[in-house]
Amino acid sequence: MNSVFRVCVLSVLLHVSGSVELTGLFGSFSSPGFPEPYPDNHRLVWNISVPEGHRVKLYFTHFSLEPSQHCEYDYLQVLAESNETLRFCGDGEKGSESAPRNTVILSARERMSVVFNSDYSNEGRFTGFRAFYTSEDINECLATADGEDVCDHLCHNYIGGFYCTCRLGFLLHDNNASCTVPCPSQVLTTPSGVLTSPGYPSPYPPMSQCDHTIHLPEGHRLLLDFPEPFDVEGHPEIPCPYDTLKIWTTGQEYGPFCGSSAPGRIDTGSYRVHISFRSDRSGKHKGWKIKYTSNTSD
Ligand SMILES: *[C@@H]1O[C@H](CO)[C@@H](O)[C@H](O)[C@H]1NC(C)=O
Ligand SMILES: *[C@@H]1O[C@H](CO)[C@@H](O)[C@H](O)[C@H]1NC(C)=O
Ligand SMILES: *[C@@H]1O[C@H](CO)[C@@H](O)[C@H](O)[C@H]1NC(C)=O
Ligand SMILES: [Ca+2]
Ligand SMILES: [Ca+2]
Repeated sequence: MNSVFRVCVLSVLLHVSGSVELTGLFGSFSSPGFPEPYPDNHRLVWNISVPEGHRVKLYFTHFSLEPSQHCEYDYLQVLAESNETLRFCGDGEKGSESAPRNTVILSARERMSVVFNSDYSNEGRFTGFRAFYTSEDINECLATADGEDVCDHLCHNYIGGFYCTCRLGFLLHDNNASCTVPCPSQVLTTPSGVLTSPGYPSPYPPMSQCDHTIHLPEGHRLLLDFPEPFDVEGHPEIPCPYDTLKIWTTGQEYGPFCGSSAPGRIDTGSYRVHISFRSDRSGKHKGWKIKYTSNTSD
C-alpha cells in the first residue's frame, strides 16, 4: 500500500500526531498498538482516496474507545467530503450509542478522512478500533445537481463514470448532458411571414442557438407582432438571465425579451431585422412566435 507515515512530537506534553495516505481500492487500518490498548495523546489522520467516480465505504470490525459525553475525550472522527462530520466513541458491544457498531459510512465523493484522537488517559485500557474500507462506483444517474437530473434524456452509469444520450431527433450538446435540436439560420425574404422558436408551441429545447434575419428590399419597413402564447424563461428581478430573445436593426436594439407576456408590436422602421434566441440548460417553456408584415415607406 502506498502509504506514508509521519510522526512528529509536537510539544513537551508528548502529543504524537501523524497522517497516512491510503490510495488502494480497498484496505484496512487500526488504532496504534491494536489489539493492545491505544496510547495516550495521539492524533492520527488517515486520508483515503479512491479513483475518480468512486466513493469510499468504511466500516469497523472492532470498536472500543473510552466513552465520554459528545465524545470529547477519545474519539474517532470521519470527514466524508461535503457530508456532515461524524464523531464516534464508546464500545458498541457494551451498547454505547455513540459507537459506530454496524454502520457503513459512505463518502459523497472520492475522499474520506478518518481522525483518531486520544487524550491524556486511557484508564479503562480500551483497545481501539479496526477499520476496513472499499471503493464503490458512484451511480451518477441517481444523483441530481441543483435539483436537475445529470442528463437531459437518458443516463448510463458505468464503473468509474457515466454518460448521457438523447432520444431520436435530438443531439447531445457539447456539455455532454443537454439534448438539443439544431436551429438552422433562416434568411426570410418574403414581404410577410412567421418565425418561431424551435418546436413552437411545444417547449423549446435547452441550449438553443438560433440566429435569423428578415431581409426585404430597401424601402420596406418591417412590423413585428408577437401572438400568444409568449413564454420564455425569465426572472422576476433580473432581466432575462436564462433564456433570451433579442431583435435588432442597424442602429436600434429591442429586448432582451423573456417572461410570459408578449411584447407589443414593434415598428422597426427598417427593411432588415436580426433575431437571435438563446436558451440555457434548464426549463420547459413554450417559446415565441413572430408574425411580420411590411409596408413600403416613402
Ligand atoms: C488529510 O485530509 C485533511 C482533511 O481533508 C487535510 O486537511 C490534510 O492536509 C490531509 N493530509 C495529507 C497528508 O494529505
Ligand atoms: C454522504 O453522502 C452520500 C451521498 O450524498 C450518502 O449516500 C451517504 O450516506 C453520506 N454519508 C454520511 C456518513 O453521511
Ligand atoms: C465531453 O466528453 C468528451 C469526450 O468524452 C470530453 O473530451 C469533453 O471534455 C467533455 N466535455 C465536457 C464539457 O464535459
Ligand atoms: Ca458511475
Ligand atoms: Ca431555460
